[in-house]
Amino acid sequence: MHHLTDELSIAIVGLEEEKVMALVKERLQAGVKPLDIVKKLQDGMTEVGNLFEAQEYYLSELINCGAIMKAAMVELEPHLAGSEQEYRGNIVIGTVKGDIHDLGKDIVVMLLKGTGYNVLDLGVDVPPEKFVDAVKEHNAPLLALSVLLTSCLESMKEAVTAVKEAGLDVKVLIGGPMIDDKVTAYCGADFGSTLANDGVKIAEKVIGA
Ligand code: B12
Repeated sequence: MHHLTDELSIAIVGLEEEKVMALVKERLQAGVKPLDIVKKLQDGMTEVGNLFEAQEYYLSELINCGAIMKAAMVELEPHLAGSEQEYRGNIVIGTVKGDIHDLGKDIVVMLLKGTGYNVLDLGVDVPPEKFVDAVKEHNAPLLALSVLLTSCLESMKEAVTAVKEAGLDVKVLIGGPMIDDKVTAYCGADFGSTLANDGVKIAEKVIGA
C-alpha cells in the first residue's frame, strides 16, 4: 500500500468525500495555509494515479477523485484568491489540445487572480490557434499552458510554436507534473514549472509586481 501519513491525503485516496471536506474546512479554520492543504490533496491524488496505473483503481475512481478535488477547491478558492484588487495585466491560460485535466490549471488561475492579474481561461483541450487568437485579442504579455498527459507534449510544442511563429510579443510559461528544463527547451517555451505558485513568480517577472 501507500506511504502516506497525512489524514487528508489518505482520505482522498479512500475517496471519502465527506471526510475530505471536513478536514479541508477544519484546516482552513485552524489557519493552515491553503497551498499546504492543496499539497496534501495532491499527494493523495498522485497515489490515486499510481493505483490507476497499477489497475487497482479504474476510470470511475479517477473521475470520483477529480470531483472530490473540485469540491475541495470551491472551499479553498476564496482563501487562495486573496484580496488584491489592483489590475496588473492580462494572462491567457489553458490546457493544451487533447488534454482535459484542469484541476492544476485552475489552481494557477486562482493564484494569478488573487495577485491581481486579469486571467483569460480558455479551458481544456484548447487548439493552438485559439491560444494565438486570445493572446492577440487581449494583447497578453504572458501565456500559460498546462499539460498532464505525456501523449500531449506534442500539442504543447505545437501551441508554443504557433504562438512564436505568429510573431507575438508574448512570453510562454508551460506547467504540469512532467515539465523540466529539457521539456521546456523541447517545446520552445520561455519558462517551465511544476509548481502553481511559480505562475505568480513568473507573471511578476514578465509583467511586473
Ligand atoms: C483526476 C485525474 C483525472 C480526471 C481529471 C479531472 C479534471 N477535471 O481535471 C479524469 C478522470 C477526467 C482523468 C482522465 C484521464 N486521465 Co487522469 N488523472 C487524474 C489524477 C488522478 C490527478 C490529476 C490532478 O488533478 N492532480 C492534482 C493537481 C492539483 O495537480 P497537477 O495537475 O499536477 O497540477 C499541479 C502542477 O502540475 C502544477 N501545474 C499544472 N498545470 C500548470 C500550469 C502552469 C502554467 C503552472 C505554472 C503550473 C501547473 O500546478 C498544480 C498545483 O501544484 C492523475 C494522477 C497524478 N499522478 O497526477 C491522473 C493522470 C494525470 N491521468 C492519466 C491518464 C492516463 C488519464 C486518461 C488517459 C485515462 C483514460 N484511460 O481515459 C484520461 C485522459 C483524459 C484526457 N483526454 O485528458 C495519467 C497520465 C499519464 C501520463 N503521464 O501521460 C495520470 C498520471 C494517472 C496515471 N498515473 O496513470 N484523469
